[in-house]
Amino acid sequence: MSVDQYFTPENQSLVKTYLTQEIYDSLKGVKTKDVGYDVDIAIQTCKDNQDSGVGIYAGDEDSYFALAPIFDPIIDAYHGGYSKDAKHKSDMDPSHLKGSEEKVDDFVISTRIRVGRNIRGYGLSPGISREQRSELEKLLTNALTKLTGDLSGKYFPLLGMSETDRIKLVEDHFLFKKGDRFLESCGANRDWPEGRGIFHNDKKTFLVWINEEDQLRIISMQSGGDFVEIFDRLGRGIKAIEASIKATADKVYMFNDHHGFIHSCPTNLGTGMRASVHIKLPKLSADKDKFYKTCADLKLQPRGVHGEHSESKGGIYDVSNKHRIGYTEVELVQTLIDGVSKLIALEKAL
Ligand code: ADP
Ligand code: DAR
Repeated sequence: MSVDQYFTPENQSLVKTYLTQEIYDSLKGVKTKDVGYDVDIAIQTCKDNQDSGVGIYAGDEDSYFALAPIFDPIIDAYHGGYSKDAKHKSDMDPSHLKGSEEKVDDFVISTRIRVGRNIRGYGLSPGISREQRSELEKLLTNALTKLTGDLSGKYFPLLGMSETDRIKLVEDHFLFKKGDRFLESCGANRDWPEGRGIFHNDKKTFLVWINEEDQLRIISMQSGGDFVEIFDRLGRGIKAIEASIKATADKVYMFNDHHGFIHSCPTNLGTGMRASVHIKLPKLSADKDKFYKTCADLKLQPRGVHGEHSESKGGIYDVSNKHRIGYTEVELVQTLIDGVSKLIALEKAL
């Protein structure tokens, strides 16, 4: 089968760039160990969505090994250079962060730092079975009940949540929407909304998404730009959840020293960390192409006010680090802090 048949001439995805006929043929008949995933299922999202930027998801932890010939070049290209023998590095120490030279609170409305995590022994969202997803929801929500102090909170399953409550949580930027067409194609939306939900503390500054694009999205967020406080809360939350799933279910996060923390999308490997600000840059963003180029030069990625594939509003953008692997968590947050300072200086100059 010719691999070219899957892509239109307009398709500019990393899959189209790196899935040569030779690699495609070498992967025919290869099935992954945990969920029996193969290259055709992995790139279904790209076949269905010719405007994909990346175009591939993993169905289980083994996908990154069994389908390495296509994942490796895509990981290297997306994360700005990450060779097959590179080692993941980590630094979650908030004291290593250097503050911004600018008064960020005049421009930064809110700051959110998130990581994804997945539990070894279960399929990833695109490949997990209905039974496993429900079992995982029970395991994770039980582990979350053990959290204490400012991490303690309550779990709200999507199944049975009133539409009014759901819409309010989404509009207030706390809850995820149903997976987009890219996630639909890779199977991450199967059985929606069963097994999905949100855990959060009273102040909604520490939140955990269950079984969205990844099995866990661990989030720390608040108004303003206190990066250190938000980063510190996130680090404590990641550790507390890891300890609780070990104590209550003898489970660990999917991790290896090359890919770092395993995620369903290769764009989230390594730290899985996206540190973002909602920032008001009406003048700088007036020329959208120039603004996007300025962000790219600062290793930042602009998104709309409701996240990926959404629109900005009144010159307010979600601006975050683009890369996730090959850098420590401190380096990624520092990239955002330094980039925000630069964007504010440019906005003020206008
Ligand atoms: P993710 O960050 O988990 O990849 P999205 O880009 O879809 O997912 O964003 C998820 C939600 O988080 C969206 O509602 C988005 O508005 C919200 N969000 C992201 N960054 C911020 C921020 N700095 N302040 C407030 N909400 C934010
Ligand atoms: N739209 C898909 C997703 C890429 C990264 N975003 C994620 N994982 N939510 C693409 O292939 O462009």
